Amino acid sequence: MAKIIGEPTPNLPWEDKPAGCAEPVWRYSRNPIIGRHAIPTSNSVFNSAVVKFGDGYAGVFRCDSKAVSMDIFPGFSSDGINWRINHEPVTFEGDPEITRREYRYDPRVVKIDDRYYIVWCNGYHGPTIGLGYTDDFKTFHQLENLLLPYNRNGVLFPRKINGKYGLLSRPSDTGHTPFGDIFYSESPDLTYWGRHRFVMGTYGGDRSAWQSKKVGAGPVPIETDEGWLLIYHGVLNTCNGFVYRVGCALLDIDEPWKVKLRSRFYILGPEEPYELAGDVPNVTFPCAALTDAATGRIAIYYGCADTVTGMAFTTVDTLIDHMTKYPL
Ligand code: BMA
Repeated sequence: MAKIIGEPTPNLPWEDKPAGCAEPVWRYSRNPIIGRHAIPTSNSVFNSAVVKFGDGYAGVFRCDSKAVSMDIFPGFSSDGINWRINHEPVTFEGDPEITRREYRYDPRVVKIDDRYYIVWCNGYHGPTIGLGYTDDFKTFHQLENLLLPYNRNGVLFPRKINGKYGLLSRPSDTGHTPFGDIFYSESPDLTYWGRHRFVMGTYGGDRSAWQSKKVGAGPVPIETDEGWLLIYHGVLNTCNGFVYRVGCALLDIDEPWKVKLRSRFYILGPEEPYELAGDVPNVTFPCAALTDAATGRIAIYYGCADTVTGMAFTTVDTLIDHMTKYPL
């Protein structure tokens, strides 16, 4: 039995696997949990991140407006399912050169020590990785962009590794990037990043075609006694455009650029109407996971068709068994 290393979360949002379900990940029965018009100005609410906060949960939500401009908004929940999203986006304090907003999307949130760090795709002469922090989800401070343009899907590890902060990212281009591999970088201070290491890339041929075009990190990696459990997205290019599915991998605990296990089969993909149809059809895009170390349960939050937000469940053992049974 693999163990999640972390805190117990007795109030983790959860549903048992439905009888007869053979899949490693199962959807919340009342998906989507957040609709596209969750706030008065929103066109869509998706690709969003949540964490435990106080007695409940807080999050940073990607809401594209009815002007279809992309920004991130704070939100709060007592149960992780029903969310109140602020009607105004996050405003950051900091150096005006850096806080000047072009666009912000696809946030990830991680608690490191006692502080909540937000990482997102930040427009700065092209997409790069923005970084900010908050202690209360009311006041937000922005730090230096983590990397040069062009980069997306930045995700911080929840603790220092060998005394350094760890980051996964995916170098990209100015457009809808037709390539994408995951790299690891480390930093002593969250400002200066280096020792960039290749973690994993696309998989050619048809052995695992769902991840043949690009891959990118999803939620904050989950620490287990067998390694870092990484949930990620993989993309297939079809005659009808990109299809985004979800997979998982197990990374070495001290050298996270070393992949110990990786799934050949996707663990979640567009199947339900709200995943198949929306502003961008055929997208399941995970950006957050809550865990309960006492039971090994995992609740995944994912964007559906770039329009609404869904939730799905699994356990650490289920994913590790799945990767072991169907390795890449
Ligand atoms: C990626 C990002 C995501 C989006 C996905 C599918 O490049 O822009 O925000 O969910 O495309 O459109």
